[in-house]
Amino acid sequence: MTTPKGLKLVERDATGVDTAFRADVLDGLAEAQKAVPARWFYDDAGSQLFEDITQLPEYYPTRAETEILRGGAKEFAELIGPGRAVVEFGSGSSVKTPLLLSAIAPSAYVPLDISGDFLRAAAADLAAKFPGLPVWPVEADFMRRVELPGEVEGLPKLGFFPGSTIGNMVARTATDLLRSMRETLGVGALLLIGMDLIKDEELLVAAYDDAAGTTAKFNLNLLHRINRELQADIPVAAFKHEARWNDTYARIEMHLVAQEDVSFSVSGQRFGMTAGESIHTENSHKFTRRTSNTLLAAGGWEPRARWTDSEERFSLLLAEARSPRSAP
Ligand code: AVI
Repeated sequence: MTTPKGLKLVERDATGVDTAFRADVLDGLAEAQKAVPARWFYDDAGSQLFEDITQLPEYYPTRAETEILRGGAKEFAELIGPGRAVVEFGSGSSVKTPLLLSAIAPSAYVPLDISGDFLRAAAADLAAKFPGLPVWPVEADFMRRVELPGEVEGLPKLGFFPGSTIGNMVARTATDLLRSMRETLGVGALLLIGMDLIKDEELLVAAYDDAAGTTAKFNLNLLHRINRELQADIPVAAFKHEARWNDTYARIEMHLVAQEDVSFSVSGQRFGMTAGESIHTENSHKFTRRTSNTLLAAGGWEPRARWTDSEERFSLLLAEARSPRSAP
């Protein structure tokens, strides 16, 4: 078994504060519509809560995508072929990643994630399941081009970005990410990417506001994280989780709504909110076949194949990094 090896790239100041986290929170809270980027949900507690969300009866995306991965094994093997280094953007799920790896016989697995402890645990778990497969975890912010381990340099690549995480970005950021992925993986690489589909509003809102309150905990954990890591005193109990459908942008939005007037400080800066005002914490865009193809093309990826689950709730797309000259 190859020992997983991490590469630490997150920047911290002398007191151990993640400087990018602090900048995003301070900038976001200073906006007229307060907002914090969704990527900061995923500390260890947030990553665990997200795992819990994937098991909820209302949260269909994980089950739907897993169904596609189970059913598509033969076609993945044909279209992707063996011997690729699978580069997963995110530390991987214990169910989905093994399904893909078993289907295509890869020659290495490189999980990329910003949450280091979770990454190392997921990588060790995977290495135990696939004893002959070299696993090279990289702790990195994959929104930018990532330097892959030298060990996979000469190998053909398959990017894997399941879960419709691309939907958590606005179009411009999603396009930037797809371009970064293309730079990370190189021309000729393949990308297997999940994109959730537009459906009935009631089903969508329920998936992001479950009866057990797990998504509410996930959303509120962001405030706990800010309090813990950024010397803040946000009165978390004064905030309520809310999921809204935004039809203009075809997305679910998550907000933390102040239930009363509040004031608090974060890293020495004071902020105030009136009752009803919200912090916008997440967008989860939903797609059609055409909008997903257009997004991929904008990021430099040529759509090659597409699968949906039996209820057409979720899609998985295979795309190829085209050469810069191939567009007319
Ligand atoms: C990670 N991402 C694709 C999830 C989603 O569905 O947008 C995050 C999530 N937020 C609330 N529930 C799940």
